[in-house]
Amino acid sequence: MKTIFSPRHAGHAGNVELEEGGIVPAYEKPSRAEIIRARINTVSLGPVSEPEEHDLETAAKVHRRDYLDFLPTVWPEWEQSGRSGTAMPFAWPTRGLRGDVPPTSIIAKLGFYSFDAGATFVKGTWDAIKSSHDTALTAANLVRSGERSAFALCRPPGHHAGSNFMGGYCFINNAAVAAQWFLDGGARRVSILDVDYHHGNGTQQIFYARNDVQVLNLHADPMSEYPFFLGHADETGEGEGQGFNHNFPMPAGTSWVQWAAALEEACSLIAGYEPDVLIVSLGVDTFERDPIGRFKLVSDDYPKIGRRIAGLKLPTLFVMEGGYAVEEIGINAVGVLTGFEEA
Ligand code: SP5
Ligand code: ZN
Repeated sequence: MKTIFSPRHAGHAGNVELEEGGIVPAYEKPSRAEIIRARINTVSLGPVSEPEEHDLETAAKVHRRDYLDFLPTVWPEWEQSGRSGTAMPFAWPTRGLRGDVPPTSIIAKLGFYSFDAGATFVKGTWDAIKSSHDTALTAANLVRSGERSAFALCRPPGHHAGSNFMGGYCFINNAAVAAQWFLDGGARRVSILDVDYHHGNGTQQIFYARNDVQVLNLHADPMSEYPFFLGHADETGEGEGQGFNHNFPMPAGTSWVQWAAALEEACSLIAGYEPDVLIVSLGVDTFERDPIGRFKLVSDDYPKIGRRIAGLKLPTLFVMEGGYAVEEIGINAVGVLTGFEEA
């Protein structure tokens, strides 16, 4: 399997995040991608190359143009306003406030275009976001031109980013842009299977009223786990999208048997949808020792995920999302890919 990877992710570094009453170094850090990159070499998964530049026209079909225009302005405006450190919001237009009036000050705009304080900027962040987007589209191109599969080693991740908001370490929804890219290239239907620990609220929101992209999410129950406010089982789509969104919330402590049963159900829904392409939003924060997840998957489970997905016999694009147990992230993420290839 070929991998696309950009060294430009590394400029998105040194960010901090809010956690449990304090400010800590961000869990989403450059070593995550570097360790996965190294593991690809170790197991000889296949060649690794850098992405080609892509414009944002496909992204503009799944994100609002004003939101895409905002992202590259964040760090320059943050600096020009005399601020330093990590750019992050502290106020949001929730119920009873005006979510329809874009403010002018950068600190207010950060809140306007986000749902949490988890999508933070430093100097190299926009360049990393753009390289992650390019990585997804370059890898999608491999599949579009006939490869059975490809791995987009994206960083930063994307599945929490919606049409006009960021959050949860995510800015541009790489998997969603790739899905749109496949459709524009002639695919009739695309399925997105999201196996990250956290519900992919952004992906769900983007495609909620559409029937050309089926979205399936296996994740921690939002009643108690981030992102808290989306991801329940009764969210099945709306309008033309009714019946094309599927959520499988699972309790803390979930291990392979229960998780695999949900994967099985998701796979039969995918088979019934008969997509032309499958996109896997690949998070490995389901791992037993993940510092921010509470599932109990073990390293030996990840190749089994890949094998089951391979059984769908679909052209498949893997897009990297979360996973914060840095020591094992390479073994686990690449384990899914080798399991897929061995099947
Ligand atoms: C892409 C992705 O996986 N984003 C996840 C964003 C999660 N942000 C909130 C994490 C809160 C974790 N708190 C757990 C405390 C355990 N010490
Ligand atoms: Zn996650």
